[in-house]
Amino acid sequence: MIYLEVFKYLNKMKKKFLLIVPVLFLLSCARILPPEPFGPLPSERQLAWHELEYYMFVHFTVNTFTDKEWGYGDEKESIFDPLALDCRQWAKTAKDAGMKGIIITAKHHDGFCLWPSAYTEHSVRNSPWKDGKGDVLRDLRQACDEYGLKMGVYLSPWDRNSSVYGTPEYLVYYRNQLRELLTGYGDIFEVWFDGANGGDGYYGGAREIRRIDNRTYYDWPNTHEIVRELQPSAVMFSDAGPDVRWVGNERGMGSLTNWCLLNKDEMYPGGDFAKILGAGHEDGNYWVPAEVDVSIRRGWFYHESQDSMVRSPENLMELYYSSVGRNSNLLLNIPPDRRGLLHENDVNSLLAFRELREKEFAVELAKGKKTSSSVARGKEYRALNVNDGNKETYWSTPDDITSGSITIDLGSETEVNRILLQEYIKLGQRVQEFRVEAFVDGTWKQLVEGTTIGYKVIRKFPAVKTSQLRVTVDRSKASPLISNIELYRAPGE
Ligand code: FUL
Repeated sequence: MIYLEVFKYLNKMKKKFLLIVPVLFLLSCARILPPEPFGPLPSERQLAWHELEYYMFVHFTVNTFTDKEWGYGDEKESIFDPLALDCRQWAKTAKDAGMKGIIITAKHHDGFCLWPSAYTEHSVRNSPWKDGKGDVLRDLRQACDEYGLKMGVYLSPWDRNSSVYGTPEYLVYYRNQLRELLTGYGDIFEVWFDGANGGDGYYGGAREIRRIDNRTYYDWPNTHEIVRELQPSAVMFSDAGPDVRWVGNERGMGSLTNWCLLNKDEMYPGGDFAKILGAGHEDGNYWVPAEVDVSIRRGWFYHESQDSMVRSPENLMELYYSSVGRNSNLLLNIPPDRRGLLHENDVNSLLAFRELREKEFAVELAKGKKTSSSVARGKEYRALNVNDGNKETYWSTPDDITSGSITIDLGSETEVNRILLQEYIKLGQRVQEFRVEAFVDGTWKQLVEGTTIGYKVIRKFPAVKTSQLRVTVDRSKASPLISNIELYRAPGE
């Protein structure tokens, strides 16, 4: 009797089994869906901008010859005479330094134009340089093309030379100049809208104070449209975006907590937002990442008295950690001198910084090493995606899980003191809290405690000898997407 029951049971199970097998087979074939995008996303132009990371700022105008930082607007065109001006030297230096582009002050607050604008007499056209036939923008374009660099322009909204500054007519003038820059000099990758406005100026001889309302005067949305129309791939920078935001200081300090998000509708260039700009808005409704602008010298323009105060390669390395290492791009200013050349001290420091950087990140230790994770979304989102050298693959968790850890097995005891982490930002910035630990003497030892990651974070920690390293995302707005983890043993310490 009992045999009959067992037989019936097995027979029933066989039928079930016959059903289960194809279901399991189908399940294993079903592709696990990728995570849904979360929150504001970067545009194509912003994604391309993120990858530039490090580029040169060039401050050059009549101030170079008057030893000032802000020209009043009454400087004679005759003082602009850089006898050895060579944009190829700037571009070569930028290239050799590992930079990806150059942004030039086509017009600073003094109103002097480095290109022969058809809308003013106050330009290189009336200077002795190349008998008035020169055009710094044209030379720079050629040099950038020769060295494979991108080119950007700074067009100061505040113009202390223009007689119509402060009236609606000035907007017509400003936009005409912008059109000249965006149509005459090839592809522009970034347009820099400065927020400064000190009030007083020459203003065509009026020599008075002119106050404008930063909120309304410039009618920014209509100026932005010109850039979108003429250079759709260019990003626009200002205190409040629309594409890239100021980091809130000129000391080279990115914020450790740095959201690429901003409620930019509440903001405008020249407003009092410095405190907010470092961290951005965790719940911001636009993607507006931070750019760190900082000078290699105390001033933005060249002053002979500062020749001995050029930042050292070690100092530049620190700047790199506090900018690129904190989810920001680094726009490093190198001001040409009165000859029109980047000064030897600046060039030497820049090139030595490149060497230092190369030594710092010489050997990547995580690449191809065995990885595992506490949880994974599925086959296509496994931990091995974080060190496969492919920025399009990433580790992720199921939708309802917003924390988890990845362990990298280094195979043998290895010294490590730097970690680089990247989120897959195409689907939004998510991570709110993370931790890095090493397995030492049988326990997990904490090396780094962090908040945001975003496009990229590089963190230092005292050298540790370990065979296993663990990255834990403790808090994330949605399933975390980690696309890259790199480990290094930087020299020293
Ligand atoms: C500031 C300007 O006033 C400085 O002269 C410089 O151009 C700096 C990058 O931005 O707002």
